[in-house]
Formats: sequence, structure tokens, C-alpha cells
Amino acid sequence: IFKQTFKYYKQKATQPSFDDVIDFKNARNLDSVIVKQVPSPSNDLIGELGLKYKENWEIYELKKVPGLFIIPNSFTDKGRRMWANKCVTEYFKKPHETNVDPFDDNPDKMWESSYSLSLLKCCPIWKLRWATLGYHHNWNSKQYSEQPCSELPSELRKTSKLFASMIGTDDFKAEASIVNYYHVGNALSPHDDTSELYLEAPLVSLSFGLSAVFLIGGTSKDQKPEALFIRSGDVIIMSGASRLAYHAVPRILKPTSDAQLKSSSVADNLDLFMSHSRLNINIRQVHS
Ligand SMILES: O=C(O)CCC(=O)C(=O)O
Repeated sequence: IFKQTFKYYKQKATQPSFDDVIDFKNARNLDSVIVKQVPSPSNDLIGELGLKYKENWEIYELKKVPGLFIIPNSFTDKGRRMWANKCVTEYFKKPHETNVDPFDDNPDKMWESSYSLSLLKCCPIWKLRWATLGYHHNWNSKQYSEQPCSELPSELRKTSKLFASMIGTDDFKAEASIVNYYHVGNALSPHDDTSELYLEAPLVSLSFGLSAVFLIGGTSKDQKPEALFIRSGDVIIMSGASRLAYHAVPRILKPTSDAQLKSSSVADNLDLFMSHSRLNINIRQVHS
């Protein structure tokens, strides 16, 4: 039944109905969630990590998927730019691993002549699908490297620790991160995350750029998943029972306005890229 729902939201022939999708921005289907408030982090940390100043932070938990928390709209515009910029200028470079390693000898080639959307689509940056930081996850063997391939950047460590502490996990150790790069038409098939050797720790996931439909069910594919919109700046935490739940990203939503700006600088290139892409950074603890 998970696969059916996945196919429904992934379909290209007709646009699926989003009536049942939990939507925090437009306050739809929020009877499926429980909300609680947690105190705001320190101002220093908020500034450094590009987070929003809020008196209290609201955390939502899915009633049907206990342990799945969403903290919507957590980053400022400047913060989102900072994170997006790191994904497309730093996180794919050696010693981190990516699916486009041949370009690592000259990472600046990633952006070569990307001054319009059609040119951008020819750039190596458009072919980037994933980067792994810290312990490298081998996609075929589904095992982590014995030693970390790179140091996990401090902003990833601090952000994941902060969000883990919001759900009461104060000893989270950020050891591995996967950055997923998506464009309209891409999807991530139903899967569970069980490669980590310690599965009690939560997984913290940050999203930037285009919105997506995210599905999360239970430990069996026979369980009907819940569908929710994930938007730029939303944070998801998978903990407890939901940590082992099947999940998927069937659909990346098209840009609302057709951003076709002509770019002449690196900053404009980032805007062009981000208005046609979704970035997901998830941070994991591998060992106990
Ligand atoms: O892109 C997402 O929001 C989910 C990513 C994910 O499930 C994964 O990397 O295992």
C-alpha cells in the first residue's frame, strides 16, 4: 500500500490531489498532528546557524507516526541561502564523497557557464545527486565506512545537536550526513534507514529550496503512509518508532513563479539553481 501511495503522488500524467497532504504553511489537515512548545535556543546559536528568532519554537508530532517531528519554517532567508550555498560550493568537494567524483579535480567546473536555466541543466552541478560527509554510506553494501572519510562541518554538528535537544535527546553525536540534491521530476523511493549501528538516536533532516511531498508510514510497507509537504527551511526529526519507518519523497513541486533570471555572478547562479532544486541535508549518529 506504501508503493501505491508513492505512485499516486509521483504520477506525471495528471497532477495528484493534495487534499490529504498535511500542510503547515496553509494550516491544512493539522488535526493529524500534536503541537508542543519548546524554549528558544541561545541568540548566538540562532545567528550563527541562520535560524529564526522566535520566542518559543513549535514542534509538531504526527499522531499516526509517533516520534516523527516537524519544525516548520525554522530558517531566515539569509540562513537558507547560507545552507544552500554550502551544499553547492562546499559539501560536494573532497574529502567528502559524491556521485560526481570525476569533477573533483576541478570543482569550479561544476558551475561552468550556467548563465541561464538551459545552460545550468548542462552543468555538472545539475548531475549532483548526493554527497556524503563524515562516515561514508556505501549505497550498494548499505554499510558505513569504518573510518570517517571527512570531518563533519561544525555547523552540521551544532544544528543537529540543537534540534535533537528540542525533542529531549541531549547526547546526540553527529557522525554522518547525506546531502540529497533533487530537481523537478526526481523522487526518492520508499526505504527505511537501518544502516546505522545505533538506531536509538534520532535523525535530523533539513530541507531547502523547492517544496516536496514526503511520505512516512510504519516498519512494514503494508502500512498506509501519511503525506506531508516539506518546504524550504523545514526540519524533520525521525526518532523513536518513526526512526525505522518506511519513508519516501515521491514528488518535488514545480517552482511557483518561473524563475528564469539571467545570471552573471555566482550569487545569481545560486538563486537560479535554488529556484529549480531541492536540497535535503540529513544528519545521523552511526555508533552508540
Ligand atoms: O529528501 C528527504 O527529505 C529524505 C531523504 C532520505 O530519506 C534519505 O536520505 O534517506
